[in-house]
Amino acid sequence: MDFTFTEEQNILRQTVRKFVDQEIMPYIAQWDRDGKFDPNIMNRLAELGLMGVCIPEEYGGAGMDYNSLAIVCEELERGDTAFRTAVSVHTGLNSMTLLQWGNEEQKQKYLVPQAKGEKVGAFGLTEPAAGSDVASLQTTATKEGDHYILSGQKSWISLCDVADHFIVFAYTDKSKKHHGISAFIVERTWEGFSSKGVKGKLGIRAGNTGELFFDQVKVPAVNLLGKEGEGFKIAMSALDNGRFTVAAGAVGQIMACMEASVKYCHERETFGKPIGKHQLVQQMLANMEAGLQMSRLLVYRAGELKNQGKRNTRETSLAKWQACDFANKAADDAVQIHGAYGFSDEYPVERYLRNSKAPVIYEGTREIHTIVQAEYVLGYREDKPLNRMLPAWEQPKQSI
Ligand code: COS
Repeated sequence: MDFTFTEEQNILRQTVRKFVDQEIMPYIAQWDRDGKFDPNIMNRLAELGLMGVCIPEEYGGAGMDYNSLAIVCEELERGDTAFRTAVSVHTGLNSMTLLQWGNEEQKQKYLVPQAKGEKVGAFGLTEPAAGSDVASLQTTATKEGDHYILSGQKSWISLCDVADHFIVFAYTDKSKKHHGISAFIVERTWEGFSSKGVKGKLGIRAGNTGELFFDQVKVPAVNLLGKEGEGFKIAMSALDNGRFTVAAGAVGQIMACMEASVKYCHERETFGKPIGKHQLVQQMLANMEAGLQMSRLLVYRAGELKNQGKRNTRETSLAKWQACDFANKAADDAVQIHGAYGFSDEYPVERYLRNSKAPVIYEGTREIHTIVQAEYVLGYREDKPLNRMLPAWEQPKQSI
């Protein structure tokens, strides 16, 4: 595998970095303090062509490969986890799922405007009593003629108050267990739909997260994604893409921790020398570097498998688990290196530490990924080729 970046990928990285440095860094501490998500950021991401990075050009995207999407996620999370989360949800969980499972009519109606950034997509899987245990969800969809009646509630949904379209999972036949779950495309403006952002989160305070409510929402039958009963598979394949973006973002979080720590190591002196000269501080930076490089390799390997249209559930799970754990540790060490100043929002590292916790929980907890990896090693779990991997003509191109 060759992980050399193309010229276009280098330009992409520089473009996102400049955007983050100029339009996020100066304001993020205040947005985070205010718990405010700035919806204009979505417009700016759209203007920069970042809302459909690896969606083929024929569906309004930039037609780049998966590792280009990883670059965008790395650079956005270097600014703040909230903005990488927005891309994870809009592109990784929603648009890529429409590309993989949607029919032509659904792609034209929902994917094209999302890839162009004219509309925002989100993903409704988690419920108050169904997180890791997806099949315990309670939302139902009952067929009545040419539509379904959707009732239930979703929680911890990123972009809940911002998105125009949601992919929502519900039971169409509870007796079939996970084979009775189906996926639907739901529009915000439909009667019976409402959303409510939550406050008081530990981190990602500059992001919009909350609940979705479906009070007998009438969903046209043509908005069923895939077939009835394919919802669990659709959710899992969506998570293969979402988790990839989370892992890539974690790389960006480690970069941010490293940058802040190196800067502080050169500025701050103790016992008559810069703190970077103390071996215990060096150990923390060396661990950060190891975590950064290992996470990157795991992410790009998963990205390359995706580029080749190969099943990558195992590799993506490993990348997500390890990169998020490394990022969480890097943020903890970054605070430690800053000493008491690290405990104050005068420096960004306390925000990194708070932000680094959610990715260890969402899109598969540390514990779920640990079990999944052990099951692969023991031979209890095996990935079969998926008959809904992208056909050759839909494969994202290798470069712009
Ligand atoms: N792509 C497509 N299909 C997949 C898949 C994937 N990545 N992973 C699993 N499937 C299919 C399997 O092939 C299987 O199909 P059949 O029943 O037809 O044989 C089915 O889905 C069930 O898969 P599996 O047996 O692996 O399911 P488990 O009950 O063992 O659950 C875990 C697996 C625990 C790994 C899963 O429930 C999980 O990932 N939970 C965490 C959910 C999560 O991340 N929630 C947070 C969401 S934040 S948006």
